[in-house]
Amino acid sequence: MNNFFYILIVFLIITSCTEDEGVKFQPDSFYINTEATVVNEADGTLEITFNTSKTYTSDLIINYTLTGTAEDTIDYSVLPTTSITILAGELSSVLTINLINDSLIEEQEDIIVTVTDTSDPTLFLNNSDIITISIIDDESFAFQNGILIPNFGNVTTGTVSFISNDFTTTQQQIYNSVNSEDPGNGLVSIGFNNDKAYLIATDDNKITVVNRYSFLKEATIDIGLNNPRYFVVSGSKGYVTNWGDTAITTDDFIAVIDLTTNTLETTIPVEEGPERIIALNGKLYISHKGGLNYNNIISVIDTSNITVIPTIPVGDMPDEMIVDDTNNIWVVCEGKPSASGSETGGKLKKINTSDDTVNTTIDFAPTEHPKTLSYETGKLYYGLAGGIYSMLETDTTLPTTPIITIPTFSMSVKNGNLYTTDAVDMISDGTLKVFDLTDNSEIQSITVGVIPTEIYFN
Ligand SMILES: [Ca+2]
Ligand SMILES: [Ca+2]
Ligand SMILES: [Ca+2]
Repeated sequence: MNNFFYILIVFLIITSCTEDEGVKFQPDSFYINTEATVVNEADGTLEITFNTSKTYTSDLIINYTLTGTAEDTIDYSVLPTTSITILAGELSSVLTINLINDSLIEEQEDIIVTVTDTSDPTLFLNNSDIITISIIDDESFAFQNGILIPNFGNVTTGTVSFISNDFTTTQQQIYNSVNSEDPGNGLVSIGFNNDKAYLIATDDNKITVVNRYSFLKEATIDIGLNNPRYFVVSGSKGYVTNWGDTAITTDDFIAVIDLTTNTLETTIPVEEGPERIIALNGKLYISHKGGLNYNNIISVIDTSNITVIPTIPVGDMPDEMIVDDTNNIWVVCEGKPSASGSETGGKLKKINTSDDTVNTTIDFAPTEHPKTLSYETGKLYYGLAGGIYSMLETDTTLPTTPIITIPTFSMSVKNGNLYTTDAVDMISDGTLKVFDLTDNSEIQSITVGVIPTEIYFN
């Protein structure tokens, strides 16, 4: 070979090496692969393919081991378990692993397939001959990507309904079915923190802590609560509004929960009837609807020193609050009902959270009692006397025509859809309805439990 060709060949080798780098320097003469290295146990089967780069004139026997935290016959089944053959003249062979879809809540588990040797002792084995497949447990995430509805119950236990985000799956009594017990009577609300959910059973003075995606029970908080209502987390602590004895006006309090031990850390005395609670900018805002009585204030607590800042007077029976896009708070005040003997109309109040004063008041007529409040992208939504109304946050007067005519017990707006529950006669199963706010048309009507109190997105 003369020098010219020698240089040309070296040049071609260098060029081809450069082009191949970052992909695969040299085609591997033997490797295993699979379509997905993360699978769900409900996926059915999983195929592992053993590949050679050239055919053999006799069968190639490949020996492997199956290790990892997943166990053969418990988490998967596979035959054969120790070797597979690439037939003479062929380039690959497929091992099918059957995933066992049990109903247990489990950790993520792994199957590690390792080729130990083959009938061709010259075949080079390396890292491409080991593969790890992770199996995700479907029960652990059964209630992710969906809607959670706590149902208060009536005489019977409270329950939780789950509806998948695509509305194709509905499951009732999810706490009961996962834990084979009831979450308690008077399931008024659910609080959330990271992967935990806190189910508040007001009639049983109990909070049940569950994993929010599996609903498996983790703890019970049942000491130190008295008519607990709503739960919020700020920092490492949970805060729960409590009415105390509904006949005593001076025993109402906020329970402070240590979230690592799930125990009562202390209590903060507040005025009567604390209801909704929001954590914002190191402060807690609490609407005092009044319990079974009537109140008309928002109290503010500085969480850095657990000090109650002077309260904010609003309208009668302040209930639901929302935080708007500029971090101010709107509260809907229902007004006193006629049964009180001193009926007052409802009010919408906007609280400027930089100085904790009311900077907007919008009055309803003296006999009008709005019940619910939601917010999305600059628009307020409220329920009033069998209708749902919408207004811009900059509007100074109330709308006169509802966008949707429907009784609403609870309401939430998310991503352009409006969700509302109807508690019907308070004894029968309630319904969840979903409306598309682009044209206010009903897109879903789904049966839920008895007295569906809230709508949460999980
Ligand atoms: Ca399963
Ligand atoms: Ca499982
Ligand atoms: Ca009380």
